[in-house]
Amino acid sequence: MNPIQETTVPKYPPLEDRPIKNTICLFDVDGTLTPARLAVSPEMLSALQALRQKVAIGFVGGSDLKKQQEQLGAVTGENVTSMFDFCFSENGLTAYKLGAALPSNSFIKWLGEEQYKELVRFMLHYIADLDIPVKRGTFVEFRNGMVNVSPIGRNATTQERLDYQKYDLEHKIRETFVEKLREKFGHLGLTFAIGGQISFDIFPNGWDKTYCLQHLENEAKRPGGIEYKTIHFFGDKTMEGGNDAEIFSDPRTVGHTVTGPEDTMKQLKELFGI
Ligand code: M1P
Repeated sequence: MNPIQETTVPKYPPLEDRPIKNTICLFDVDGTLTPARLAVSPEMLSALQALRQKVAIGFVGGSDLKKQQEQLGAVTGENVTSMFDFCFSENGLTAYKLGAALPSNSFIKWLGEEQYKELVRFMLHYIADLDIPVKRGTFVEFRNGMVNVSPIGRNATTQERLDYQKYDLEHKIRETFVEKLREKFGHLGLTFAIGGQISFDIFPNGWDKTYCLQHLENEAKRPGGIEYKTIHFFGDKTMEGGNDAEIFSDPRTVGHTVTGPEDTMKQLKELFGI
């Protein structure tokens, strides 16, 4: 029988009564709890249920909650905010504790309309003046936690993406663009990150996965709140430049590199005997 069905809606001790009370395990999602962009396995859910009997558990992912619900809620259809004690979507800009929302944040809240308008005005002028072989649509994508900017536009087809990526590498289109932006807007405390094929992301400095740690620190400040003295973090992209690198090497966490979900379960077994 599916081990998940046997234990539908398992009961967990309240956070203050967990056997290892001051410890929390935080997990990256893609490549750590699930195969990249795919659904969680029933085995992983069983392991997390067993772990949650002992310590607090949470996930921290760069995607939004909807995406994490699709991946982590795929087996049981359960609401992901009740499957973990802490849910940190978009690195913690959207956060839940025991199903209840914690204070949220957004790029526009942080930057303000006036500065954003100045930034977007400059970028759209810059893109308009760019002489590149192909331009499509959606040059600036406004997201909750960041702005994504693409000289070719996000409507590019797969082939157009591949062609652009090659062209960009040769002609340093994004690199030059980002240099200009750093010169002009560097004082705003923004990170300009070239990650994918056709675009780059702009977000406030420090809005990587370490952002979520402030929610745990706030827990300790609440009357009767728990101080998480040991914060285990498990992630697969912990190498320099990877999106788990900052939280992995943060002095507030104990970092664990995993090679995939199977390895995560293996390490949990070794560490917690589950
Ligand atoms: O995960 C890396 C990047 O993936 C996409 O980039 P692109 O469309 O350029 O391939 C975007 O989602 C981007 O935000 C992200 O950083």
